[in-house]
Amino acid sequence: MEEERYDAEQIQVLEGLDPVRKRPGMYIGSTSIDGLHHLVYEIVDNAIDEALAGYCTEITVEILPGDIIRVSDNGRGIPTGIHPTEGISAATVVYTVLHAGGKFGGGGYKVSGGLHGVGASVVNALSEWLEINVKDGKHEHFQHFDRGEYKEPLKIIGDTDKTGTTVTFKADDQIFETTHYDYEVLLKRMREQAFLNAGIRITISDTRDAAEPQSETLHYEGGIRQFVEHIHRVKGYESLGDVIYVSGKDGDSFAEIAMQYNDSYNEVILSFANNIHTKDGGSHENGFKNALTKVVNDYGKRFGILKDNEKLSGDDVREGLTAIVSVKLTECEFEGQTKGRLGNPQVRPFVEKLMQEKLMSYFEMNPAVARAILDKCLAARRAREAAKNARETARRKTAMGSASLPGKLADCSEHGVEGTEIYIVEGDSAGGSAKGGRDRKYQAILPLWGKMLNVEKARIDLVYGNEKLMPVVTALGTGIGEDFDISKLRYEKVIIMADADVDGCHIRTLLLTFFFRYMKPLIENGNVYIAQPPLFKVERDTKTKKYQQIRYAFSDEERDRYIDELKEEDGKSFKLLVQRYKGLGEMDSEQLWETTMNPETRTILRVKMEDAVKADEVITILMGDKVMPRKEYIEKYARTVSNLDI
Ligand code: 1YM
Repeated sequence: MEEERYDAEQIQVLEGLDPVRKRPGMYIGSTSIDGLHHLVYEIVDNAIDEALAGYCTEITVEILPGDIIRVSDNGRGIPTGIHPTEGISAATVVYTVLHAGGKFGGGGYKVSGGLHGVGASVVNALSEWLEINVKDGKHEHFQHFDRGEYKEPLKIIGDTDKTGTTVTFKADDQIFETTHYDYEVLLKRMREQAFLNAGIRITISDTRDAAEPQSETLHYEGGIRQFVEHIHRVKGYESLGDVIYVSGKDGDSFAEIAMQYNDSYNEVILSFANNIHTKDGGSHENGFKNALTKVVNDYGKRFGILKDNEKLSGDDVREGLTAIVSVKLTECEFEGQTKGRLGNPQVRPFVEKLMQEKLMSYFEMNPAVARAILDKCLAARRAREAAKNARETARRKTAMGSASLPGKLADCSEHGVEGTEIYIVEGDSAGGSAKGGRDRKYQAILPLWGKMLNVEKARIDLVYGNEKLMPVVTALGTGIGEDFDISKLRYEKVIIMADADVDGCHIRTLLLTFFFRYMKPLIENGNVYIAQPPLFKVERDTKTKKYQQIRYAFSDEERDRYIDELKEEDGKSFKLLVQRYKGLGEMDSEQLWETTMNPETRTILRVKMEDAVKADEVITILMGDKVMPRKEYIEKYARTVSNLDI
């Protein structure tokens, strides 16, 4: 295929671009910011395909002022010759005609060349304007489109000895809810693509803010091996042993796996098919998991590390493991509601066999590593058994009624669940104010005390014994982990109330991590909220009843606005008292009720979890022992997982 040039007849002509503008969601998933980012991925995918075909080494992605995107590559350039049936340039066809198989998320890896660029016309249809610039080693060609339509054909605008394609576009604000790109999101995706396609150099830049331009070059000769190392670095995990790498072919199919153990208890397996993340796994991931469990058990038996009746489970062998599974296939079948799972049944035995053979021979050649892995898996197994015992003890207690409500819980008088709330409050003094200020009919208060467990680093057996968390578990009534039962929830809203400072943020995060890990449905179901205590009190210093006024501010701007509003009335200028609340404890019961607990006047944030994977990642970073990544994320975190709900 080296010298094989594009054959214009291969393009299957289907239809014009009207359907795309009529039903954009069908082609890019949605018209939200995700759909907007999708435009960039579609164009970049074409450049990556060119790299996979062996003709392109460099890709640049620029976010220009005005949220204009420019993607360039140094490949062969999209073919410019005249299409035999359409009578126009092939490049124009690629950008104006919907192609066969141009379904959303279809994936375009063609091991043996052929049709790609199916997303290009979709991007063109959804752009206010788009320009293509193709260099073919002789000439530079150019064409301009408005909302997918052109007045002039592809034209030669100069001579060149270079080759490559540049596409510049502005997303259509008639289509998208927002046309403002998130640099971090694009950066993450480009980094992922650079890991998945070893050797490609992707440079991404953002020059929208002239004062603060950003740019990063992503280039990983080690490919997915470096992906694993990157994950460990970001999460602050200590690696155990080297990255184990396995790859192989079966006809046109290619599979590669990189894996490494670490000092955490978490399992991180990211799988991809044709560079598309399969968040629900599928045949490739199953093949990998089966093989790993089998090889570790077989090796353990063979060398007497496992006794005859001992067997390690999949969970045992994946505790503290990070793995990337990437397959490239001529045709991917994506299944499930969100198309997040790879179907292709033949991929499972392929990956399974490949992994079994190569991992077993790796173990045979590195017996010390194999031994360390088996020891780790055995430790995981023991912990799992301890957890099971702890759980059974907890179950027995509940069954016998001895798990009564925690002593510090000030329960509400209402017996039903509807309309009831539990405030989880850090510290006894704030707990006292909250108890004094609440509406006891439907508001319960649970003050927390004792040392918090870092659930990120602990297994479930420790949670059962933790003096700080168990009162939360019994007060909520749902149980945790496998035992969790939302129908047993004793309150409608679970409200975390903590100070607005760093310590408050810490306790909030710890509790959220705990809910995320052990009571996930509680978050999914929208039962968890965060109380918003004010930061400032602005008050007129006057004895005159008529002019007495108090305002509570939740930000510096709000404080300044209230200062402005209150300083004068009827031509009188007042002296203002501005108090900064350092903690909830500084407010008396009445103030706490007024500002933070009264449903009529308070603001509470509902904790959402649209993307559990993302939340888990952020939480891991926040909870891990490395301080730096935590600092970097702490700001973002509050904004991404919470949504305003007044
Ligand atoms: C910035 C985006 O689209 N690069 C690109 C696209 C193509 C080729 C090279 C290409 C492909 C082939 C032959 C082939 C495309 N070609 C087509 C089609 N970068 C970007 N670089 N020659 C050049 O697949 O055989 C679609 S995309 F269909 F015309 F071949």
